[in-house]
Amino acid sequence: MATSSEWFARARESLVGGVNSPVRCWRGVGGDPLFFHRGEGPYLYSVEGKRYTDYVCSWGPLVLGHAHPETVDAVCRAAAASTSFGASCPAEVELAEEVKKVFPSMDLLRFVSSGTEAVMTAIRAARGFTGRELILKFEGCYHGHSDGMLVNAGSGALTLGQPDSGGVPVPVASTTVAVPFNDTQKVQQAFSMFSGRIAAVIVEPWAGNMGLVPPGEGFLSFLREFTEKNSALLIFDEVITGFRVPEGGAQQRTGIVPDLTCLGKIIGGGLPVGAVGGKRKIMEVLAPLGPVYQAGTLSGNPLAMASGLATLKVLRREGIYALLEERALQLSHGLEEAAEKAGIPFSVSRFGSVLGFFFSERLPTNLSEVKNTDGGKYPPFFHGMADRGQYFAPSPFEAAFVSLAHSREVVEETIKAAGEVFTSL
Ligand code: HOZ
Repeated sequence: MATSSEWFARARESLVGGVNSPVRCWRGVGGDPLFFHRGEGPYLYSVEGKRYTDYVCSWGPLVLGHAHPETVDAVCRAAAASTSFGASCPAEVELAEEVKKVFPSMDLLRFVSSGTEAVMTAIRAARGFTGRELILKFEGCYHGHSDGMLVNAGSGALTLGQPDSGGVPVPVASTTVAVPFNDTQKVQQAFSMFSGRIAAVIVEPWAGNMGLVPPGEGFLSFLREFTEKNSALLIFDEVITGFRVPEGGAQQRTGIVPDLTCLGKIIGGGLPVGAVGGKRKIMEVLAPLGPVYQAGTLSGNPLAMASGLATLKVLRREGIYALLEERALQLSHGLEEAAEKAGIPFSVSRFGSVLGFFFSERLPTNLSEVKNTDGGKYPPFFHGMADRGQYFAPSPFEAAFVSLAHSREVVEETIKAAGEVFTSL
């Protein structure tokens, strides 16, 4: 088989930049990206046949690891009964019911095909419901690539130095107000500057696209009370955090109930699924019940629903989250200790089995603090780990994910490799 570099050269002839999603071109770390042809459990196999322990896990969806037998079986059975109906099917009802069991804030849901679409739908619903136009978001948070959300965006937009994307009309960008994460004063100022015009505040409760930045004490409850007081909606983007802790997501962990929630990733078990859900009276503005239009040929796709159902079924088993948490803690403590031994300032944030790494003594609280960490150390860390068969995100602004397939021994190997890499930095 050709090498990854050969595949990348060939890819550049027919795919823009050789990729279908910009972070994958490795501009954040340099070098040619790896091409993978197979995944199994905690491992990915490159086209060269080298094995990597995978801490990207498809950017979150693969909480059970690669090719989990129950997911594979469910998808195969669904595929044999047709890959798409373009009509209603029982699996979409069943998946909606499963999601509602762990997200009681959702009276009604709408399935879409990605987190981006979920956010687009949530925002349109919020505008339709409130009759207001502006959306307040936080710098460095990433809510997919719809026009209005590419203002001060995180993830790939940040990695490529394009937090404010070209191609977004100024009038559209100006419907977004961006303020620093964890800054309650700036939120208050924005609401008084745009009095009566802000439809919703959208937030990743644990900001997972500038590394993983936790909310400060009282930040989320402030947002809940303040939006309510100002008749604006609160939207939680739980595309990353959803189903990463036993009770569902950040809203159950914190007890703060948003008006709308966006989900993606895990609910599709690796197939393209997103969902938006929330209070009945808000969700009912969507067509066919209300005047806000939204649709999708592949929404509620039977393969994606089957994959999501199989994944959630495994997650409901006793002890699963305790295992995930234990493994994530092992990795987080192990990396911190290894860095300390090597005298490298390094801190790890964690939400369930999602982790964020920062080359700094203490965790940052917003985007400008993230930018002030020693991000220059990330590329040599990334490559040193990859040389040792450990695959992390090819950008310092992305989170790391631990799956059920990552055993104690697998994580031990990773920590040992990290010890060598930190020493070499
Ligand atoms: N925006 C994704 C990470 N937060 C990257 C998607 C991808 O490249 O697959």
